Amino acid sequence: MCERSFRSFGIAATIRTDSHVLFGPDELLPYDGSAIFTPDFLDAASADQLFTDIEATTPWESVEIVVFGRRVKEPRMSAWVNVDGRPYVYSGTARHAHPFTQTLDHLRLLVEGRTGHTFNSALVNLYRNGDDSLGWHADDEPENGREPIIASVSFGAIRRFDLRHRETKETIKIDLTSGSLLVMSGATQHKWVHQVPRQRKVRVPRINVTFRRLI
Ligand SMILES: O=C(O)CCC(=O)C(=O)O
Ligand SMILES: [Mn+2]
Repeated sequence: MCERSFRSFGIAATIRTDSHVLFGPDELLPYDGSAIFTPDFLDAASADQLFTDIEATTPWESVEIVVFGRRVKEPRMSAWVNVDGRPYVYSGTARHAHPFTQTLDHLRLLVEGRTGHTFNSALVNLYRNGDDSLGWHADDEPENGREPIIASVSFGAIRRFDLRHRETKETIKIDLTSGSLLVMSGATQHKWVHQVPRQRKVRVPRINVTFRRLI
């Protein structure tokens, strides 16, 4: 039994929360939501190709947001993509929508096929190196719906992803590998916050695409 969970987990060596293997091979959260990790969603060659294509074809923007009343630049590049041209509003910023490129549309179909859910938007992030990061937050904007399903695909550098429960403060840490898929759903955005911390030793870029469904 133990051996089965271990093998189906696939990336046991990079998971630092061994006890959570008990809750299911791919389920990272012990309670109050779901975060299902699929490390082998894409093979290495496809992930490399998608990285190159998304990096070249995305209209990257460096965005200013308001934090505690001050305007600061986000420590990463990003682009908001939506099928209907709808903007996305967060942290005092309204993101202009870009259309899906052929590659992002292809990726969207793959994610929809795997998850059984449909998505009409994506936030595409480029972490140029380990100095780039994303602070603690939840994707709990009203336009994501009450219990949003957020499907996140990673390419390039392996970066850490942390989930922290808002009340118990329990923290789950995982390495998001190239070609992996992480699907957060249920109460996750209400009960947990997540971050991609700075990792100074990382010198290569990472791209992350989070598919969402604006309502
Ligand atoms: O880069 C990641 O893995 C997370 C991205 C994320 O949380 C977001 O775009 O809201
Ligand atoms: Mn997020």
